[in-house]
Amino acid sequence: MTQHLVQYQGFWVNPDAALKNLMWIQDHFKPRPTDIFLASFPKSGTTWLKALIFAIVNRTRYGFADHPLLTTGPHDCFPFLYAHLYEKDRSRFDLDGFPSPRLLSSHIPYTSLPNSMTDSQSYRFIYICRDPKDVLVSKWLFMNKLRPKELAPISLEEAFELFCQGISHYGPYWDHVLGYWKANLETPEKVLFLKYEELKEEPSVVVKRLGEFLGHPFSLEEVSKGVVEEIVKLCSFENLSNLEVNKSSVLKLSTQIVIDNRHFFRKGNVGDGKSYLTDEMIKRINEITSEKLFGSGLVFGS
Ligand code: PAP
Repeated sequence: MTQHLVQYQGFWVNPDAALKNLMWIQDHFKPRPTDIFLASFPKSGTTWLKALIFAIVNRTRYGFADHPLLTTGPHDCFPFLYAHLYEKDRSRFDLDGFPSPRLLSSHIPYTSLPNSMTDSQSYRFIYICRDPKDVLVSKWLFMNKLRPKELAPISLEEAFELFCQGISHYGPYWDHVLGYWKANLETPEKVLFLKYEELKEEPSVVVKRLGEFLGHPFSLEEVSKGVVEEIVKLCSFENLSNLEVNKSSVLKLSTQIVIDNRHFFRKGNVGDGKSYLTDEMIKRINEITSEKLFGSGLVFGS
């Protein structure tokens, strides 16, 4: 492995931060039966789903004209479970002080979560996955924007190798997806499994499914008044990416990592990964995906 790639891995994988997050959850996090957890492999649609779930759960509290999502980024409305670990002002993320239902997200694999979270039937997990080719390219471009100035950009070839070898903050993409997929098959009332691609294709259908899953089904009156469409519009890529808050504010993810919110919005398209990857790369990633997901019932397009 080249010297550059070794250096890059420290940043790309950042095992200390991932371990710190995981250990805090295992040792200190006290789940509440009403908690709603959003889980994902990074770059799979987290930001979008945060906005949608926040809007669905709070739809009777806020009007669409002065909705909090118009002035607060999705990651601040729906924080990462471990966000407070990196906050100087801990009171901003005092999880014990959050009103119920708490909306909390994490990239931690299902199999690494503590039993206190996975054993109980009370919690709700919503998992979003996305075609690995789009995840890889989205992540590669994102990480290059975030990289420390002293580190040269990582090439697509290098990023591809790391991805195929399963080297990332939260382990191999395929294990991550399969962990939540199996949990969904075993306990569908507890774990909802969504695909970015189906959300793009039929956002209103997925929003209604989310409402039902979360115990807040849309009434006929709400449907006829167009509430579902309002939520879809509010959380659309076009709307969110053009809001001042998402163009100019920052998200503090760790002591070293402060991210411009605009980096969470790039293109928001399905299949964009293929316009960057070579035919051989596409072939290899499709083969790994077929092999890893074989027999699971989960499939992605080619
Ligand atoms: P994260 O895991 O770092 O939070 P995440 O939000 O999961 O990132 O993924 C970012 C991707 O979602 C970007 O994809 P792209 O690079 O292929 O463009 C981003 O553009 C896309 N995205 C963000 N918000 C939306 C949205 N409202 N609708 C559709 N796609 C979105």
